[in-house]
Amino acid sequence: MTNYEPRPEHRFSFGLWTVGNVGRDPFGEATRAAVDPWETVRRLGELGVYGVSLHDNDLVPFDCSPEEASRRVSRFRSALEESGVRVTMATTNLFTHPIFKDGAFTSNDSRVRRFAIQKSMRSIDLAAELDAPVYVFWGGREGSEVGAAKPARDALDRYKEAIDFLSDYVLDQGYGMRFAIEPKPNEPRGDIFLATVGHALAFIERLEHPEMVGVNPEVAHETIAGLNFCHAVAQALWAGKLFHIDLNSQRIGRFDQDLRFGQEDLKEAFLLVRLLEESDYQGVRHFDAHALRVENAAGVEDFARGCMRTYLILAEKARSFASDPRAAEALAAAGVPDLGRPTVGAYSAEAARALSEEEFDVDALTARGYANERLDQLVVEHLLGV
Ligand code: GLT
Ligand code: MN
Ligand code: MN
Repeated sequence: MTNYEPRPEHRFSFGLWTVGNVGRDPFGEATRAAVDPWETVRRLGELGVYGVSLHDNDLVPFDCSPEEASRRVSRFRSALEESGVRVTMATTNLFTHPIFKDGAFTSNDSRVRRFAIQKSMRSIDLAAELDAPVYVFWGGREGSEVGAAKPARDALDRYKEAIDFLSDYVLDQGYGMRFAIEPKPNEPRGDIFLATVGHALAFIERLEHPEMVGVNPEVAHETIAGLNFCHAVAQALWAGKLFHIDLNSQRIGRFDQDLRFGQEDLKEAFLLVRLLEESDYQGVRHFDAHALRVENAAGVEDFARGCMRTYLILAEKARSFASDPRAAEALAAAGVPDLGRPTVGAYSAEAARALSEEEFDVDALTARGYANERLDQLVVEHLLGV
């Protein structure tokens, strides 16, 4: 590959709310004009994008009449057909409307909780109508600022109850979609439940239909928590739970920046692309990011192209790294192939006896180096094109 032009087979996708972001922040008004969803889809198609994702209210505003809603949905469907873009993920907005100020599935008012589940059922119907294969749950308002007001074990019971109910709803309707939980540690709430990929994976195992539910890790969210995103994605893959991914970029210690993919920490971005490309992950490469507030419409296009171009460049870097004999040698010196081999295998009395009799040269094993400096420098130089 030489031109890095995105094509549908690269399976890139963007949320309506990402390329449609108008640059509003907690301190300032919009800096860009809103774009209609059908117009966004048309532009994404021109850019070579495979899929689009949406919240219910990105397409059908909260107070929309049923007639207006069906007009908007059919206009959106026509744009999908004309552009060849498909809906690859849908989700419910359970965070913008002030009714959700105390939470949605975990609000302290059961009427709000019931309303949130009803809203999700309707949004799931829309997702099914649009053939979305993945349905995301990002619980931005499911959390607290005042610990005494929100007993976490009760909140987790209510969270589970909602996901279980909606899982059965999907099965009952005969929809084929799978769920993906998107963790985040904070913002907009002081502390959000299911804060990290690890929390979400543990939660999923307690559900009634764990096979239907996976995770949607986001670069920015694990980074806000100060965690290693590649480890999070690797553990999700290891558990067979990487159902979707939100690619963007973020600096530690900042607000949720949702920066262009690859804007910060290129080496981590490289390791992430390498991990995805060398895995059996078949899902979309979804960008949940937005253009900087200083940009106009032309800058939004630069942003979208930049996300995809950087991904494609890093994917090529991953391929050339994999076929570079110096990399193979450096990986071997670091013991990487050895980690891929079993240590003791399955237990047997015979294996235990053999192990108990084995002699180790402790001094020699202590003295060996693991050549990590050499390997990391090689990665850096590979990325710098030296
Ligand atoms: C919101 C959030 C994202 C989530 C979206 C899905 S909404 O923009 O910041 O990380 O993926 O609900
Ligand atoms: Mn996200
Ligand atoms: Mn984010």
